[in-house]
Amino acid sequence: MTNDKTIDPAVKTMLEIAEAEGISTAFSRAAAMKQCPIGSKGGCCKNCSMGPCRLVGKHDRGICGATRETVAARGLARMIAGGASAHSDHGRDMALTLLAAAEGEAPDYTIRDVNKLLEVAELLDVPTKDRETMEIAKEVAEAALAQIGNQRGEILYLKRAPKKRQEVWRKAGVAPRGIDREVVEIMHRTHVGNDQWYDSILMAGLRTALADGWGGSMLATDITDILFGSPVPLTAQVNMGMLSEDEVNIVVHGHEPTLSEMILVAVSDPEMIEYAKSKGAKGINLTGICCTANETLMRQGVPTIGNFLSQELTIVTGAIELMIVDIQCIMQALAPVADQFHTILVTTSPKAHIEGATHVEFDEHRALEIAKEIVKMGIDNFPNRKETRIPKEINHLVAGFSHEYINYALGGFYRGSFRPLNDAIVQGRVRGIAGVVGCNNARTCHDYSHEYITRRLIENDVLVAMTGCGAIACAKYGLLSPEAAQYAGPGLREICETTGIPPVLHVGSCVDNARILTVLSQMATEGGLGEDIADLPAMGFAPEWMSEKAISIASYFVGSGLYTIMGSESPVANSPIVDRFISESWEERIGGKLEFISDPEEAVQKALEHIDKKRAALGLVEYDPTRFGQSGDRLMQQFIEAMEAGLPVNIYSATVPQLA
Ligand code: MSK
Repeated sequence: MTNDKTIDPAVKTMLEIAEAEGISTAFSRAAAMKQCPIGSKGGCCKNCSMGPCRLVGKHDRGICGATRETVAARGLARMIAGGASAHSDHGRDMALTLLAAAEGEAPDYTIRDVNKLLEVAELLDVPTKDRETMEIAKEVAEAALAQIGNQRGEILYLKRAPKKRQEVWRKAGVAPRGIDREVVEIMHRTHVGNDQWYDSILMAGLRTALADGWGGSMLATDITDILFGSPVPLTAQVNMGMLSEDEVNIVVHGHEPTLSEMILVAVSDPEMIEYAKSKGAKGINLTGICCTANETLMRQGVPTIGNFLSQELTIVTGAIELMIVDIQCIMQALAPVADQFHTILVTTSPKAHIEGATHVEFDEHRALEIAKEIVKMGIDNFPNRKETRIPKEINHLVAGFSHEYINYALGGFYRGSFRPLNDAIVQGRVRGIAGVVGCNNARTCHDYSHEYITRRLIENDVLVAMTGCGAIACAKYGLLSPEAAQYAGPGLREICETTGIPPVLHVGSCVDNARILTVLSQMATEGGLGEDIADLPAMGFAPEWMSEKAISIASYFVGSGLYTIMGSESPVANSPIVDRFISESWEERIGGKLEFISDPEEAVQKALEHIDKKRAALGLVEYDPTRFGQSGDRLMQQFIEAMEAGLPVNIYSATVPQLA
């Protein structure tokens, strides 16, 4: 019964328990409620009270006269605006935290990456010479906030893109002027009786998505690195087996690291640990879900117990004393599930209340004090724990590949550069690269498409960068560990063995897709692979997307010049003209295109075709998997044999333990 709902054995076990106990989950609700066949294809307009108008059958126009094209385009543009607003408002909050820290009003935060601060200062035209760090930080925060509210000209971060890309944006009229401005303009543009030409609506949608990718999201990522440190690779564990039978289990869930970083400090406090022991626990176990998890995973190695669709099921284990949520991707259904167990659900953001949850409002001015208050609530709840049923599944991964680290890993400390990666692509060792990102979706088998597409890409020598729930998905199946090199094609396998990187790189949370843009920009400017992101043999994927943020991300990938494939049915399928426009016309004008393909193998085939087409356009050698990797094959085989023999194996070491 549950076999077709997920490929994760832990989720499968918990689903069976939930079904047996009559606990409602996203899986059971999706099975019980059919998707609206009109709204899901962009055929429904509810932008005024004369509707909702359903443009199906003989109805080609709404009451105001809006066509199928206008309705579908407006719907897509509003999804982009919703996603861009979420990322960018997150970016605003990070900038406000940086400002409070710089002004001495948030004493629990400091500047952990001064080099990143200086890099961002330069991008934002903030002078740095002979100035104190906090003085620079204050002006960087103010400049970031000014970018979010910028009204005229262009946002400054566009400078990070290759020159040719900037020219494409200016020519197409999609260079974003300000972040808030683009989002508000989409809401205005799509109001009844305003912009009624799908072409201009969709180009404005693209501009808004670019304001997210090269604006709000990029600022959010950079400021997070400044405050909490730029990630470097670390080993960590994933899946529900990381819940503890005998410690207080506290789970962070959502997207902002401001509170979760403080929770980590609080749970590490010896006084708190002693307090937990006084309540009969052996200690405190902190784990995470979704992108707050990705943030604490890649900086601190905090284990991740699941992605979007696992959130309710983690509570069904009966082992969670307290779940803290902040913003985005938090199911309202957590409250009724928590009610059936001893779990306390704590909301913390003034922007994300849930009826039935306990609200402890977070305030960065007294961050650690609030974090300790919340952790204490969890400890006090430990004696209320009853029967637990924690699945055993655990897998290992290496997380934390910032673009700075990729540069270093491939180029070395003294000559950090993307040159070796570009060379590997030129020679055909690496066929191309792909960003595989996004959510889970209860309408498709949980984790299936993420795992399938990623595995098939690395088999075909495509280096993959992952974020968000997709990264968590593939980590659960071992694809984010260096040992996964054994699944890669011979050329990619050789690179992984030489550098110690996994064939699938964890680059962060969903707001960190901006890191992928930065990597691609640096590859395009490094030389040898054209002059623009659109020239690269590169792809974007969001195989199991569900959120508006995913639509915004996919659209800014497209706006940056990438062919991007999303899973499931097109949300504009009700208008074949709009469906064609976001593929063919966007490609003509901007170099990237957006397509919705639900069959993962078809998506892989189209991606490989595209990568090979880009290789040919660059005049690179034809990809041939037999050309490289013989030595790598042998080395990996020796590692595998040593592991199978139970010898301790360090994949980063060039020395293979000797079999007797
Ligand atoms: S949490 S937006 S379900 S990736 Fe970033 Fe996961 Fe998608 Fe939310």
